[in-house]
Amino acid sequence: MGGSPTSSSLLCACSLAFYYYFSLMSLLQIARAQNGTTPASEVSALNSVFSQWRIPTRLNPWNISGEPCSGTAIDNSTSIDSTSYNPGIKCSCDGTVCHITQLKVYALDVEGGIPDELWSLTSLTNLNLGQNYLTGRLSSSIADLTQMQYLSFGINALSGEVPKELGNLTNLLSLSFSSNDFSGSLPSELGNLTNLQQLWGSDNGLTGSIPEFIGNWSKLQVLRLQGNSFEGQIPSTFSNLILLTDLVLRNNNISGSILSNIGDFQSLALLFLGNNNFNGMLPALKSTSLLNIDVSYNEFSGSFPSWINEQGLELNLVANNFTIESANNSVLHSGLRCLQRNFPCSRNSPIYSDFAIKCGGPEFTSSKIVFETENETLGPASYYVTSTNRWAVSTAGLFLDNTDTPYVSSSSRQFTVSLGSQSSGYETARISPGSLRYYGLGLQNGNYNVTLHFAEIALLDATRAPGWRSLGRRVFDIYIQGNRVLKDFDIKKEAGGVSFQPVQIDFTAQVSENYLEIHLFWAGKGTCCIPVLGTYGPLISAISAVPDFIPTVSNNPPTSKKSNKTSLIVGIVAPVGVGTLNDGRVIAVKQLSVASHQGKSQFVAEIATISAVRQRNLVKFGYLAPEYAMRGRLTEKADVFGFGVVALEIVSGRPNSDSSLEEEKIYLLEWAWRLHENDNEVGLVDANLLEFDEEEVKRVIGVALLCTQTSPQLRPSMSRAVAMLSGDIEVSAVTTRPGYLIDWKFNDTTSFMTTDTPRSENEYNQFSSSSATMVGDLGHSPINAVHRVQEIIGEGRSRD
Ligand SMILES: *[C@@H]1O[C@H](CO)[C@@H](O)[C@H](O)[C@H]1NC(C)=O
Ligand SMILES: *[C@@H]1O[C@H](CO)[C@@H](O)[C@H](O)[C@H]1NC(C)=O
Ligand SMILES: *[C@@H]1O[C@H](CO)[C@@H](O)[C@H](O)[C@H]1NC(C)=O
Ligand SMILES: *[C@@H]1O[C@H](CO)[C@@H](O)[C@H](O)[C@H]1NC(C)=O
Ligand SMILES: *[C@@H]1O[C@H](CO)[C@@H](O)[C@H](O)[C@H]1NC(C)=O
Ligand SMILES: *[C@@H]1O[C@H](CO)[C@@H](O)[C@H](O)[C@H]1NC(C)=O
Ligand SMILES: *[C@@H]1O[C@H](CO)[C@@H](O)[C@H](O)[C@H]1NC(C)=O
Ligand SMILES: CC(=O)N[C@H]1CO[C@H](CO)[C@@H](O)[C@@H]1O
Repeated sequence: MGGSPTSSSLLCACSLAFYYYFSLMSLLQIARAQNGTTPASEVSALNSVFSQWRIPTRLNPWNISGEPCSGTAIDNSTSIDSTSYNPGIKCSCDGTVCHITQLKVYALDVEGGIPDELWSLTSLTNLNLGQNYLTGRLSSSIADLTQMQYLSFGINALSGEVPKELGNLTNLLSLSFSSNDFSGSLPSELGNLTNLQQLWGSDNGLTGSIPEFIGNWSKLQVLRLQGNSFEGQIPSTFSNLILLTDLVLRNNNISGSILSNIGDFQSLALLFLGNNNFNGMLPALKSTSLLNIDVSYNEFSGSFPSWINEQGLELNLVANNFTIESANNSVLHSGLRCLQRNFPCSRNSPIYSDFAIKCGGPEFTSSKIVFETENETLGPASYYVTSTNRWAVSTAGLFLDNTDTPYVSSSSRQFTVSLGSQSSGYETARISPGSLRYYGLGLQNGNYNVTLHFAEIALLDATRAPGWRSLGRRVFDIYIQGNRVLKDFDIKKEAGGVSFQPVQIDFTAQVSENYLEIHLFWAGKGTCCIPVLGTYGPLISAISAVPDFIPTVSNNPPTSKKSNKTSLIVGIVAPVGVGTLNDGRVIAVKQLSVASHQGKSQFVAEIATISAVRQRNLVKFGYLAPEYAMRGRLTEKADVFGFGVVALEIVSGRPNSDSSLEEEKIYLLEWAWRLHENDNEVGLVDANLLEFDEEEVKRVIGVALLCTQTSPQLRPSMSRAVAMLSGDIEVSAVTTRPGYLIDWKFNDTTSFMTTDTPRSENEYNQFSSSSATMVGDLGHSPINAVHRVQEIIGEGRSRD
């Protein structure tokens, strides 16, 4: 046995540790004085509620037989939002009398109705009953809780109408009842809630129109009503809501046009209107803070406003009726033409009879099927159409809990079972926190055999992670051609409860209008945060569709007119003297040369691979985006930064920092910026390079400078960078210098510091092991806590 501890001796040590821990805790509790006495009526109401909910008394962190307002309940160092304090109460005492002011019973799987005694706790200002299985109606006695500021019933099974008595709670700042079964329209009494800052009412069965009185909520910042059945137009009073930051109305049946003054909403950051019947043109103006926009699946029309080309924009425009002028000539939008209502590309003149996609990963071949690379940088609202117009992908949805979650998942694990017969394609997968759609385009009409390949690679199973970490459930729905073919699909369950086990599902789909749509949709079910925040929503590894008939079309893409351009760019970089480069650059140049022989999407993939390699293996200062170097915040935009640096290195034939050079040249980015300012980009070009096109060089340097901006938001997306490189769209003017770590570190903690909240590693380790479905929390103010609790709710129910 050697000297290593056996599992049973470990167990022993653990129990001892627990024993001492709890002994210490009870000593502390006894030592803590109480600050007053709670009225007997409140004590008995509290205890009665808990006993009716059958919450084991051992979970009660207060003295159930004596004074509840003692210990943690009056200890200012523990907030009601603390994960480890659940269930929890907080009291307010004046020295003689205490009242229960805050109550949390969160994610404890409590079943049944809400006991009437609860409504006698009239001093409550904060009540969080989120994520249980509460049933029945909300009592009109809720009117008695007039002190209430933060009220959450999110993720339960409450039903009936939203009680008009909620309108009596005029101190409310935050109200949440998302993911319940409320029906009917919002009662007009809610118009009295003039202090309201947040309303979360997504994923219910609410009907009627968005009420006019909503204009009374002039302090409203967050309005989320997605996944209901609201209809009618947005009322004009809405224009009062100029403090809105998040407006999410996805998946309703709302019609009419967007408010014309939406450009006045200076704080608006998130506008999600997808899956409704909105029409008219997109607004001419929008605030600069508005960077996440989903208007997919509506009836919008007309030409695009000029802000559409703004940098850092997440924008999903698919399935509308926009006029896409050829004059605009952008790769981003030329493909969009194929994704408008009626899917007009190759309509009635099909060219393809199959397609196969490696979702979220690089191309590979299996059983003679070439699964094409789908390695785009997709985000909260984005789409991508292949240059061959053979297939496309579209996403809508935000990982709001964890904005760093990439829209791909990958695992270093080697799969023994392969996708098809050869190498495995399961190491990577595309994920989405909401709607993920794949389209086959230009298809000959007829029946197709569609195969969807899945393997759970983010959730763990019991053999790999005993305890709560194995309890994650990923649940989503699958629609093909608009019909739901699988509800509550759970990859791991389908694989017999194991992760890393491929699951293949076959369908027959009828193509009658030359396109095929596969829609994976998260309806808010399953767990959100196990083993880490943001682990939910559709995940898919690969898709193939083959005809169930003898095709009569060529199945080849039309010859491309654009491929030369990309080669040209690569052409100037490929000849750079390899001998003078360090190892990393040899890889880069080799891959670029290889890419020059292939199509554009290969080029994108290669560039992405190179920058990813940079991030993971060549972790050196110089390639790292400032936000990553300083705070370990790895985003797609950090990749873009790395790409920018590599591009400059390739053009200049030198590393990003070289202390043997003159002082002004030591740091490549600094030098490039100086040359750019002096309109002398050509001065950067590697002296070994005899022949080059000056315009191309300027273009590459311009793109590189954009990619290396300090603020991630100012950096273009990878697809945009490639479009600029290939000359499909103009290179935007670079007006601010790039971010180089040297001076950034000391005196330039600008832009991005203000746009995202720093998060520590530990935040992700704060899940308590006592409850599997618990959401980590950061001890935020209550309003943020409610926010976080509810943000995990995605699309709400689908209307498809
Ligand atoms: C609980 O309250 C009872 C009655 O006030 C008291 O006798 C008992 O010591 C208390 N227990 C703790 C753990 O504080
Ligand atoms: C209880 O009393 C302590 C010391 O007097 C005070 O710091 C604390 O704020 C009080 N707590 C409450 C909830 O009143
Ligand atoms: C609730 O507000 C209404 C007016 O909107 C009032 O008539 C009613 O008495 C209030 N109920 C309670 C319990 O305060
Ligand atoms: C709320 O809005 C309605 C309709 O817009 C208006 O008639 C009413 O006076 C407003 N109520 C308050 C309390 O502002
Ligand atoms: C949506 O609203 C339109 C009117 O704008 C109506 O014709 C249609 O039936 C509604 N659809 C659903 C599913 O309620
Ligand atoms: C799209 O707009 C055009 C006119 O701009 C109109 O003729 C056509 O019917 C519209 N298509 C749909 C599907 O609404
Ligand atoms: C593209 O695929 C490669 C795997 O070959 C992966 O390493 C890389 O991170 C992917 N790029 C993006 C942008 O996801
Ligand atoms: C975004 C953009 O540049 N849109 C332009 C597309 O072309 C039309 C007509 O040429 C212009 O009116 C748009 O402004």
